[in-house]
Amino acid sequence: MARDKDKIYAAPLEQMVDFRFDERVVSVFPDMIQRSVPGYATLISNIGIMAARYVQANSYCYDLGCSLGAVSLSLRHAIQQPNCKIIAVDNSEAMIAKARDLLAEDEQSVPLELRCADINQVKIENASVVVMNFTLQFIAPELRQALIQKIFDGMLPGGVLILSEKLAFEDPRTNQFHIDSHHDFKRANGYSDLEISQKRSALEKVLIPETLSQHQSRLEQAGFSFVEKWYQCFNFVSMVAVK
Ligand code: GEK
Repeated sequence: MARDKDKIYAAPLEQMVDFRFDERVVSVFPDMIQRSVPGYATLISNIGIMAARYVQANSYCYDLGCSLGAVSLSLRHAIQQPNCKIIAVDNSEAMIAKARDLLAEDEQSVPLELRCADINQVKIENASVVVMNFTLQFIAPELRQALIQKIFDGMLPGGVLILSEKLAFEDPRTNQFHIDSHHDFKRANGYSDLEISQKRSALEKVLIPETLSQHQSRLEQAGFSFVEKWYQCFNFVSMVAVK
C-alpha cells in the first residue's frame, strides 16, 4: 500500500476545526494511524489470531468503523470456518471508497461486504466476531451503552467482541504519564510539537476517551460473561468480551 505522509497539522492553522474522516485524512490514513497508535500493527495481526479461535461456521464477522479495512483483511486471512461473511462498516464515504479499491486487490475467498453506514443504525445479527478497533471513542457517550447492548444481542453464544480504545485515567498523575508517553511516541515517529498540539485540539470534542472501568462495567452490564484487557501500550488498550 503506497503510504503518503501525514502533514495535515504540520503548518499553523488559523482556525481549528473538529477532526473529520474526510478525503484528506483518507489519503494519509495508513501513515497517520501507524505513527499515532502505539502497536497498531501488533493489534491488527493479533485481532486476526484471536478471531480465528472464536469465529463460528455459518456466521457473520463485523468490523465496525473499518476505515480502510485493515481489521477486515486480518480477519479474512485468519478465518478457517466455512460459510462466513465479513461485514465492514464505516460512515465516511471517502474511507469506504478507498477501502473498496484496496480490498479489490486482496485475493481471498471469504466474502466481504463494505457498507457506508452509521454503526448506530446497522443491524447486528448472527455474529461470532465483532471488532471495534478505535471506533467506540468517536461515538457520543450517551449512545455507547445502547450500541454495546445491540452488539451483544446480535451475537451468538461463545462469540467475541474485540474492543480497542484510547483510555482516560481517573488519577491525574497517571493520566498525565500516559498522555506524555503517547506524545513522546508521536515525537519519536516524526510529529512536531505543533502537529501534536493542533491534532489534539481538533480531536478534543470528537474523540472522547473513557476509563477502563467504565468500559468494563458497560460490557458487563450488557451481559458479557468474560471481559479481559489483552493489550495495553500507554493510553491505548484492547479488550475482549465473550458472550
Ligand atoms: C482500523 N478500525 O484501521 N459509524 C460508522 N463509522 C464511524 C462512526 C459511526 N458512527 N463514527 C466514526 N466512524 C480502523 C480504525 S478509525 C480510528 C478506526 C482512528 C469511523 C470513522 O469514519 C473512522 O474511519 C473510524 O470510525 C475510526 O483498525 O482514526 O483513530
